[in-house]
Amino acid sequence: MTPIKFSKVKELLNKPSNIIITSHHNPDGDAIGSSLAMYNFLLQKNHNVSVIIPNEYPEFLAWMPNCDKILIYEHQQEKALELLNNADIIFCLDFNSFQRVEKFSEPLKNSDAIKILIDHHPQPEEKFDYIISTVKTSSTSELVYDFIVDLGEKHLINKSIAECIYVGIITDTGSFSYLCNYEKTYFIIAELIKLGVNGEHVHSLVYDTFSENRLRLLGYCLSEKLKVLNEFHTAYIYLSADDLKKFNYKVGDTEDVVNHPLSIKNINFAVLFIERKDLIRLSFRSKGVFLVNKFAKKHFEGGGHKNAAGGNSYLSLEQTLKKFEELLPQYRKQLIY
Ligand SMILES: [Mn+2]
Repeated sequence: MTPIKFSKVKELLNKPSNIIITSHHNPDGDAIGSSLAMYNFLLQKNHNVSVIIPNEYPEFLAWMPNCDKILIYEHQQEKALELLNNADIIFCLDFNSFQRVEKFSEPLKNSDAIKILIDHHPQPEEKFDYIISTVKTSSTSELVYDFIVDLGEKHLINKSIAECIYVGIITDTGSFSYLCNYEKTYFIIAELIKLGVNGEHVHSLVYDTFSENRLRLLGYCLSEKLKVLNEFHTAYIYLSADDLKKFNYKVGDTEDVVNHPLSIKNINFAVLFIERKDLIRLSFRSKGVFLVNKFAKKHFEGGGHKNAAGGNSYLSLEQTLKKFEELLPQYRKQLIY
């Protein structure tokens, strides 16, 4: 964003306004972390602020400061639309296109409020009024930290905000295993620890909250539902609706499952296929140069980051797996490194 535009945003935030913060469908640690960091900041600036997300957040984030204030569009549509009607400003965090908020996208698009995007996905849509976007960062939460600092309000970053930002950074980098080669990220982490964040405690709140079912589901994925295609340096895991039922699936239970195949030596491309109500949801991960966002966009109506993306298939699970395997030979050269 140009300095002139930034000063306009700063001016906008100087007078108390009705502000909505929203983030993407199936919100993750960065979506909720960046949203609540912004929420806890704007409250201190005397704005009337609400966070509206399209659907439920995973249980392991429920401890986060003011998480209980979040409105879930799927369940509280009327209230959300009323707030949207009265909104002056909408912060759109951690997504790059309106489509990513799914059922909330039409009302969001049609709102007259000023829309400010803060995000780290490539190629944001140009439909937002103000855009802060770079892929050279760990997370949107890190960008929210920068945003508050750039507003000259660093002194308002308290322990609650610091915890939210910390969660966004650790979850979007897989606890510092990808998207983490920026020295600035570590300076920010140091600042967050200085503000009182207990890194060990937060880590345990986020990661050591598996139900027995979730851990057993992971074990089942790895022992029964993992297919390794050494020839293409690719491995995938596939789960049917019955599999999910068997382990009493709860939102968030398959989070991170897709990353496990990448821990096999020489595997560069990992995919998780999950059979949902009326579609197959795909998650893609890669190491190195293979661009999963391009792959997702070209073949599965998806998109995302270069090493982490998602997509959909409207074929059956079996047909989707077949389609996927048939695509691999044309990528052989790109996958072997
Ligand atoms: Mn993110």
